[in-house]
Amino acid sequence: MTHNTILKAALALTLMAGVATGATAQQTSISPTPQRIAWGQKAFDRPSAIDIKGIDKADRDAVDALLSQFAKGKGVKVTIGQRGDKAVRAVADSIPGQPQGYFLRVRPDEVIIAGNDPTGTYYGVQTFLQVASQPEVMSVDISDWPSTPSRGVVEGFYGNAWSFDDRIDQFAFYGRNKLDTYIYGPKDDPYHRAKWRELYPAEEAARMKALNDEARRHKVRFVWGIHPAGDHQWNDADNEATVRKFEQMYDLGFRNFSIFFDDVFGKQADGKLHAQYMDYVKRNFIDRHPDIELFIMCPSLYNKAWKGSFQPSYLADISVMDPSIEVMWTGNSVVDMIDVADMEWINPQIGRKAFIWLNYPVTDYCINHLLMGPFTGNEPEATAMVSGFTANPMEYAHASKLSLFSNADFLWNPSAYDPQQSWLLATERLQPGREEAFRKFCLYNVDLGQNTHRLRRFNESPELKTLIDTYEQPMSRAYMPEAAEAFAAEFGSLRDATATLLEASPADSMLSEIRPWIEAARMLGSRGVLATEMYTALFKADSVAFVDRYLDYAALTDSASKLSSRDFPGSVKVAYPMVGSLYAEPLLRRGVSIMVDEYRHRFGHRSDVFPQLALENGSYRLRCNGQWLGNPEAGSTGGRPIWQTAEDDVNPDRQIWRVTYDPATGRYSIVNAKDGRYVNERGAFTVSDSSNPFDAEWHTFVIERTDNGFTLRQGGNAGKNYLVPDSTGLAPAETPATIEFIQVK
Ligand code: LOG
Repeated sequence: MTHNTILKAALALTLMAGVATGATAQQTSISPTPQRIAWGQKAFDRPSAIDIKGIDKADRDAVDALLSQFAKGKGVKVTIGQRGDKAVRAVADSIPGQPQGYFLRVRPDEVIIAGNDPTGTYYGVQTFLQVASQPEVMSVDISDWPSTPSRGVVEGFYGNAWSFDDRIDQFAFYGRNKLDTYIYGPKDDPYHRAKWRELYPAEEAARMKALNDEARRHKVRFVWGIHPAGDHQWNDADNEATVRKFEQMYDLGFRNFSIFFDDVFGKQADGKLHAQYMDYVKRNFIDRHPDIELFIMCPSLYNKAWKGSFQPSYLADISVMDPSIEVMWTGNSVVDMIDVADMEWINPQIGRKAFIWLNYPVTDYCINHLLMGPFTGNEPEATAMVSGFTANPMEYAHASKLSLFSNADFLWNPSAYDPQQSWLLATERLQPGREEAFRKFCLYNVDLGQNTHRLRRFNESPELKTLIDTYEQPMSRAYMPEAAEAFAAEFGSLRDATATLLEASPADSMLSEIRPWIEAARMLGSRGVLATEMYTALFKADSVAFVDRYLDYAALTDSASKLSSRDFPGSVKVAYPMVGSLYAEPLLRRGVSIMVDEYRHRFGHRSDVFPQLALENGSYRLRCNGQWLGNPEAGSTGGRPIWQTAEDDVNPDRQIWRVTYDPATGRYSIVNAKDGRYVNERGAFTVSDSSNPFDAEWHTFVIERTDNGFTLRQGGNAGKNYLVPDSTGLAPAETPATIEFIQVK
């Protein structure tokens, strides 16, 4: 349909409706945003039954989707069909010609859903279901198609893979949101990577088949993938093993395939061998099955930043592969949003449009965080330069939908995409009736914290950020009741919102999946309220109230530090939820430590309840088994502190460590007195200040007293392992070991 015809249709609708003032109350937000839409007046009340025409010819999945919501019977007349079908001949000129396109017309006397192809018909139904979700269904003409091909998800993260039920539920969600591609690459499925040569045993195979069948029902292409790159021998036996495995999957019904070579280096990352192998599989498997659609490779060099770590010819070597093979790409770096410049760089080198693997909202490299903020940062124009665009999600399948919803919206119609609007709508669709509470929670789960991939999001808890900017400085100088009130209101609303979510969580898959984060957020809200009460008590010189609130605050802080996620048999990773880590948590740590200091100076009442530092700030020599911890390579980059039998007489500073308490985290940093390098979470020195600058969330330790010394334990993002002396120096371990700290006068 041309722009002109849709305008005419819009005009007709408006005329039909009279002037459309005040008639828009029931217009519903449709996501993904349609390409062309013209609303009219009310058409009819939401029907319970529909009188459906065209059912024999129309796409089965589309009809099923329709009948899953409406009974068949006397009611609104709904005509459904595909270009060429008699039923929809009258609107043939209005059906867009793009793949997956559809035309939808809702009028008082009839509804027409006409697809350009089967998927188009199915998507037309999905849009109709949204239009008809209101008590009063509005007249509308929609002409729609996707701007981006192959939109969806690559389940490609390390850690706990999604469950069978998670995936089944995802496919329905993809169908509703017009995502048509799911690439299967969970690093920890043995039959995908470690045991890639082995066929799935019968039971597993049956489950894979059930997944693929379900994906098809929602017009999702399930791209089954193998990750053989770790130990492929590049010989006939392994080539044949690949085809055998793919044939098994083909027999189960899979029609889309991929091969991954990511995260291997050295001789396994040979572009020529990869290309030959891909072409072998193309000739000996793909070409033998004309009904196979997608064949995708993820190269070893999959982002620009890694260019120097592979053979300079790697991209040229794979560019000679059969041109129908799609090549995945994560962008400028591993975790990066996609822009035109990224695409201009890669496409010519691989001789085709790259297929995007977006590493967002994946959290396998920052597992303590959830990413629940608006989906932003990808350039709309870049979508015209890709052959596909899939997002790598969090291991939390339900929570990932928040970002995937907006990703779907963005890809379908990039020029109309509004991150904030899309986020608002996503929260409403995912937690209907509780969206306000859910939004409050999400806003405290936006930033990733410092991380190896250096993606940050600074739009966390914007309301709180404004309060901090406005009040934090002045309120430390004088009592500002309005500041106390404002902070208490903000933290109180977080506390109440999360209480609502916790109450609903047993019956809601998403809320129960991320429950530990909701609990952490609730404790954060309560702690914030308590901290503002401490502030008021301090200024009113009410020492009893101050101590009471402080004890509650400290108890909650302690409980929050004990929260963990994913405690089920077979879980490969545990996370320690971090919420509000960008602004809220640091604010509370700062504020409470300042207030406690102040209290101690002014009051005596029960000052024993405040924590005594396990260790005073100062310079120490560290001793274990008669050896001293030293930094013999002082001034270099990298390396580790090591244990030395002899005392360093030449440069005593190399065996002296400045130990400093960080009130913001409640942990200590350990820095060498000679060259100022800090001990990091692995017990090593920083590699370089630019790639791994000191960050208290990673590089501070819990120090606890034992009978004859102290123990060191990681905290924050680094996890909870102890650092214990071993032959390499200090190494992470689950059980503690005692180290003496001898203060240097
Ligand atoms: C892996 C991926 C992982 C992601 C984020 C690709 C192509 N491969 O650095 O499995 O989930 O980064 O940690 C990756 O991105 N390697």
